[in-house]
Amino acid sequence: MAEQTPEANHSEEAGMGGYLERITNSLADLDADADIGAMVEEALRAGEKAVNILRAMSEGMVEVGKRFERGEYYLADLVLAGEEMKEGLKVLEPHLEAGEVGKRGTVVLCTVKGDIHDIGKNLVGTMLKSAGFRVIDLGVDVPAERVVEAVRSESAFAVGLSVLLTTMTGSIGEVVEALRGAGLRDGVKVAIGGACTTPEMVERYGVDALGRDAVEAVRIFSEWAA
Ligand code: B1M
Repeated sequence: MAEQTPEANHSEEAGMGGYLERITNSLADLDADADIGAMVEEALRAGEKAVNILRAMSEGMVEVGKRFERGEYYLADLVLAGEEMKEGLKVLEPHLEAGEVGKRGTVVLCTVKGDIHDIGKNLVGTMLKSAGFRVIDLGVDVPAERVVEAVRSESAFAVGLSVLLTTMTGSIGEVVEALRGAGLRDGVKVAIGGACTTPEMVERYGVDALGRDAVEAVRIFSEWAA
């Protein structure tokens, strides 16, 4: 496990940046003594915007990934980081979900076949609901045929695919092909996102857009719904 970063500012003297920094560091350091839910609550009570807290948590997870790549963290640490992130999100999500759900059309959302990372996808789903979309979340490791079935049965106007593993990006192409084979591609927009996605993949797999984070994903689906 990596060295702990020095504890960031104590909350009373922290200012807004201090709350966010503590949240980022606590996730990045896998600080066993920190209660991430309480830290998120504290930041919200102090008036910090939910979307900024989300960003701070995501930064912590990116740092966990870097330490894993450098061999400083192990798989068990990724599992722990995922659990911590979910704890924090339990507190945060009600503050992100504020809109009138379902008015702007239906989006089918999933993590692609072969990939079980779901934290980013769940966040995108929460933000889309909060922006007024009806979201059909098919979960993780979802084969292309299930996406097609859902688009058809739920009359979705768009699909969001989350992919974090470079080795699984081919699953994006499978979804596009399956939609085409079912005669649905022209009537449905497809966006991708997730840590391993790149602008080049938009062309390679014939999708319509790439969302770098949940906020950008909402902007993309909103433009399509307009
Ligand atoms: Co994994 N993992 N993991 N992991 N994991 C990564 C992704 C990795 C980058 C770590 C690393 O090596 N640096 C690496 C992938 C390398 C690559 O292929 N490029 C990796 C690996 C290798 C693996 C395993 C293969 C490890 C192993 O077994 N040896 C394995 C694979 C399992 C599988 O899927 N088949 C594995 C397993 C796991 C856990 C299960 C332990 C756990 C996931 C828990 C869970 O999701 N329930 C885990 C974790 C936690 C991570 C890291 C550390 C964090 C991911 C995360 O939750 N980030 C991750 C490191 C990293 O991403 N830098 C890593 C926070 C989340 C908010 O961000 O998901 O990117 P993210 O979502 C963002 C945006 O990307 C965007 O919006 C979100 C919010 O802003 N977005 C979208 C996401 N989806 C979108 C969809 C859209 C639009 C935007 O649709 C339109």
